[in-house]
Amino acid sequence: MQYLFVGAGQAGTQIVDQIFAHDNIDLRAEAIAFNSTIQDLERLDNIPQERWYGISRNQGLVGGTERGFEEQVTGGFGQTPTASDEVMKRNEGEVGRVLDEVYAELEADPSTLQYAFIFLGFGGGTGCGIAPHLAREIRSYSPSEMDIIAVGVLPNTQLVDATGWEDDDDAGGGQITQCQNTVFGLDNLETEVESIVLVDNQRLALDVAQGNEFSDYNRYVADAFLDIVLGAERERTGGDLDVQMQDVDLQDLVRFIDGDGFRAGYATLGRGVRQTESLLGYLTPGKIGRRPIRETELIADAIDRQTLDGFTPTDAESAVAVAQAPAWCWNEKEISLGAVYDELLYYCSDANAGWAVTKRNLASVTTAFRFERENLDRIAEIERIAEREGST
Ligand SMILES: Nc1nc2c(ncn2[C@@H]2O[C@H](COP(=O)(O)OP(=O)(O)OP(=O)(O)O)[C@@H](O)[C@H]2O)c(=O)[nH]1
Ligand SMILES: [Mg+2]
Repeated sequence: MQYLFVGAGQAGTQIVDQIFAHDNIDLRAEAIAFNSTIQDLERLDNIPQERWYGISRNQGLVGGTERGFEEQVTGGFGQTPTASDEVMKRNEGEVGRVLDEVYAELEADPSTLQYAFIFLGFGGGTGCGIAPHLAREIRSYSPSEMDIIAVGVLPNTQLVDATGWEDDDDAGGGQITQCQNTVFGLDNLETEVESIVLVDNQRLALDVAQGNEFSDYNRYVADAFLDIVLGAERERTGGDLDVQMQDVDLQDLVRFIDGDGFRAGYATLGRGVRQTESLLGYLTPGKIGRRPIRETELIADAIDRQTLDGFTPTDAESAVAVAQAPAWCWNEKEISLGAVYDELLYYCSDANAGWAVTKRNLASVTTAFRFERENLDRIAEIERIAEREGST
C-alpha cells in the first residue's frame, strides 16, 4: 500500500467515500474513516466497516467491528474541536494501533507507505480537532520519509455576511463558530503537513450549503483530486503513444504545493473538462464526430472553477497542471502540453505541466495553485469573522 486516504469527520469521510466510488482507484490505495457519529459512518458506500474508527470520549479509538462500537461511539463533538483534540491527546499512540491492524490485515509492509491524504471539514468539531493528530501519528508510524497532504473544507459564511457582522452566531447559523474552528484547525494542521488543499463551501449557493447538498461538489473535488494526484502517476502508455513529453509525478506535484518545511503550502484545485467526441463519435468507429480541443478553454474553465472564493491566480507562488486526453489526441497533436504550460505561465512564472492518457472520450486540465497563507484574502476574511463574538 502506497497511498493512504484518511477521512476525518463527516465532510472528510464523505469526500474519501466519493474518491473510492471510482472503480479505477489505484489498487495501492487504502481508505480509513474516523468519525464520532455512527450514522455518518453508516452512510459510507465505499469504505467497509473494517476501516471505520469511532472517536469516543471515554474509549478513544474504537474499531467499526469491535464489540461495543455502537454504545461507545455516541455522536459528535458538536462543533467543538478542542474536545476531540483532548481525546486524541489522551489516546496518543492509538492511531499507530489502527495502522498496525490495517497492515496486518492487508499483510502489507508499512515501509511502502509514501503518501497520506487527510480529508476534513475545518468548521466542525471532529475532523478539525483530530486531523493534526492523525497527520503526526501517521508520519511517525511510517519507517520511511513520507508526504502528507490535507484537503480541508472551509465553511460557508454568507449568512454572517448577510446579517451585517452582527455578534449573533445563531443568526449566522453557527458560521462564526465554524470560522473560529477553522482558524484553530489551520493553525494546528499547518505545522503537521506538507500542503493544505482548500475546498471552500463559499463557492456553493447559500441554500445548497445550508441544505447540506454536497454530493455534486464532493464529486467535483474527488475527480479533481484524483486527476491531479493519481493522474500524475497513472499509466502513460495506455494507447500507442508516439510522442515524447515531460511528465509530472506525485513527487513533483508535492514539491509544487509544498510549504517551506515548517509550515504547509496552501493550494486550490480546479478542473476544466470537455468531450473529445460528439455522440456520433461514440457510435461510429473512426474520426467522425471528433471535436477540436482548445487548451485555453480548458484552463479558463479550470480557473473559473477553483475551490476557493476570491481566487486570484496572479497571487499564486506556483502552479501545476495535469492534462488528460485519449491517446489519439496526443498522437495527432490535437492537444499540446506546451500550450497548457504556456497558459499556466501567463498566470504564474513558477509552473509545471504533466500529461496522462485516459480511455474516456474526455480531455481535461486539472490545476493546483499554491499560495502563502498571508496572501489568501479568504482566510483573512475567515479570521476576521472568527474574532467576532460567537455563541461557542
Ligand atoms: N463540501 C462539503 N462540506 C461538508 C460536507 N459535510 C459537511 N460539510 C461542511 O464541513 C464543515 C464541517 O462539518 P462536519 O464535517 O459535519 O463536522 P465533523 O468533523 O463531523 O464534526 P462534528 O461537529 O463533531 O460533527 C461544515 O462547514 C459543514 O457544512 C460534505 O460532504 N462536503
Ligand atoms: Mg459530525
